[in-house]
Amino acid sequence: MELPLVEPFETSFGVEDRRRFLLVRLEARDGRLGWGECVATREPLYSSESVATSEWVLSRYFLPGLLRLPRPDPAAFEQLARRFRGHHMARAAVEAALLDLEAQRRGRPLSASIGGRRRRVEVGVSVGIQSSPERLVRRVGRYLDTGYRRVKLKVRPGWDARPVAAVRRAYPDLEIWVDANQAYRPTAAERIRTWASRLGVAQVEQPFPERAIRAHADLTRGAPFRVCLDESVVDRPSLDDALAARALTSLNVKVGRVGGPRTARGLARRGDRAGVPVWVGGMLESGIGRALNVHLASAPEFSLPGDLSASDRYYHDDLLERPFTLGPGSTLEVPRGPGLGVEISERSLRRATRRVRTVRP
Ligand code: OSB
Ligand code: MG
Repeated sequence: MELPLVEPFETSFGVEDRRRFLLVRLEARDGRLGWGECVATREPLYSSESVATSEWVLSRYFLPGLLRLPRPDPAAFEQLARRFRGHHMARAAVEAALLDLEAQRRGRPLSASIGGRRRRVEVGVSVGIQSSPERLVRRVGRYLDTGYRRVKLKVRPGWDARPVAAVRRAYPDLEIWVDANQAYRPTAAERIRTWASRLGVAQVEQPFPERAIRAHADLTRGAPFRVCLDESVVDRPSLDDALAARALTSLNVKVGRVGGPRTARGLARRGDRAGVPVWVGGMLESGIGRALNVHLASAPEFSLPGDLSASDRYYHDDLLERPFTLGPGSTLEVPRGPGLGVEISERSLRRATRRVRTVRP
């Protein structure tokens, strides 16, 4: 698939102006369709996965394996997929499509399968690096006018204290989070602590490399802001170890990064039980991936606003007949229909499709 973003999204690892991604469409014998979005990006910049590695592992292992299962349900697929190392985003897309099918058969919304209860979920907006602090302030201002109540500013060395200070000056009471996507060396910890404290930043996400658990633990100690892990937590053991090391005071859960909605919920429960606030992260999903994220966020363990914005923050056309819109109190509505509960627009889908590959039993 290829979808042009409403505006380019710049992070410490690169700029994206059109998103390339895979969709998994499972066709059941009864004719029902289950959908899963694979959040791997064109280039392996956020993590080691990419569209090409996902396509390869899906067509070579995950999908043929799924088609050989006597009962192809989410639990059986999880068993099968666990044999293979990594490739979490590819695996998550299949599990998502299976959950969609299963929930449709039960005539229940997907949220019910993963313990969701809420009718609306609280959301914020993630704001990319801009060409100047003034432009950033204007961008944030427009999001606040739209109704978002917390912003997450992308930062990196050279784009941190100054732009964040400009936003703070313009909005003295705003809830500000920052996310560095691993861009700092551990030696930058004291400087980060200084500006983040002075500017009243509520949360600093993944400042250091994925494996730098001790650096995150050092920053966490005595910090007046939460330290959030994203890339460092990819499964249950990595979360358990990070918790034991006290390397986080907030947890970003992304379905793709951890290998599926079921694991995502398990990690959220684990974080919540350990007293760490948990929230649903985003990967600039189309409406299909975002619908799943919204169902996940309706589970009770998620206590901070997710990176799940309205459709028009990402795409002019996000593949749905009825786009997600921002509701009262900076919320999105959890779809109530069976499965994902969204109607996919055939026309938009056709327009965004670059290539189709079919795997048969
Ligand atoms: O680190 O949270 C991140 C987008 C792409 C890759 C990584 C991240 C992000 C975001 C966007 O912050 C969140 C969203 O989808 O709204
Ligand atoms: Mg992040």
